[in-house]
Amino acid sequence: MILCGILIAAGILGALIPFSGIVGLDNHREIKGPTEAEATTSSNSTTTPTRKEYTLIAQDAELEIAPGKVVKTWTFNGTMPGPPLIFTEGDNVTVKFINKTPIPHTVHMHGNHDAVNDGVHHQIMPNETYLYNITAGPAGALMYHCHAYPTSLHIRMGMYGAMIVYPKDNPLPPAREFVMVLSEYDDDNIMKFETQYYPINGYLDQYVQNPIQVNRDELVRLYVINIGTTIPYQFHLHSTIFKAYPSGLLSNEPIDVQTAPVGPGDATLIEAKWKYPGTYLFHSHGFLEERGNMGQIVVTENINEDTTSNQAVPGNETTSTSMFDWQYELQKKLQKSNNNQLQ
Ligand SMILES: [Cu+2]
Repeated sequence: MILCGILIAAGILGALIPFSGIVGLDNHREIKGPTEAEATTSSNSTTTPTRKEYTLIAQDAELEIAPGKVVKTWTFNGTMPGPPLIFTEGDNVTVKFINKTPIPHTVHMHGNHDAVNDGVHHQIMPNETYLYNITAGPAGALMYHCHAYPTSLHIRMGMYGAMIVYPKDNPLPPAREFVMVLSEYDDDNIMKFETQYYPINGYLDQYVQNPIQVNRDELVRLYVINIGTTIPYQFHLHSTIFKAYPSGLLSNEPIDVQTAPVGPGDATLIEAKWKYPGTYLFHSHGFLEERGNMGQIVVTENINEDTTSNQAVPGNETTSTSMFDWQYELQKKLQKSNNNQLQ
């Protein structure tokens, strides 16, 4: 009932918001905004920005968020969170957004962007397509999410994802890299302040059953994003004091912490090492840890990169080992496991 009222209000609000350039009777058209990257590249620049293109499709989905617990979601590309977007600072990024749902949505990306590509005032109507063009940056842990109204509802329903931007100059020291998106969900009252569930990467306690694995004394980098709508979370790693870049930005000086605060709509970028082999916990400190915001880290002497439980693209002495694909594949498998059983 509450959701229904909110949806009606959102529909009316969406219809009232002006969105320039969207006219006509055709229900599928492309609108290209100014090219932000071209505008910010100086004419005497000797390097052309790398072009990166992603397609994000707004689509409703029923996803499993815990064993046997299937909930209704609004998603980017059928998962909650949507796919992680990976860029290097200065990339000329085009995000093709297709709305395949019955209500308006947008893509709002954190960072330095102009108004046309801000993903706020242009509501993308059902069956419409929009091309966002941005210059990736600044370097660090950023995020994207829907900003249709009421925004907290669209976020709670699942329309968000990580946006990771690597520095163009001064490459980061090699590390094993993971992304952790912290969110909220409640299937009794989606707009309740204190929710029933606080998943990491969209599935309750998924890294308890499928621990992340790292080597002893290996540098581990965590891009931790709080897409919650209420309280700051306190992200905590057991058995190590670690470095955290405030707001997830590499332009900030990292500080030593035992727990890293991360507010709603903010991030923290963590670099950690474990001195002793063993199995440890990571979680947001407080009651969230009893509501799905819990994981395990297995610290070993030598990870077998070929094991199916921990697939990665191994780095070398100068590059990092990305675990993003492994994490996203695991998330997709878990979230769709119930759907698969029904087929
Ligand atoms: Cu939305």
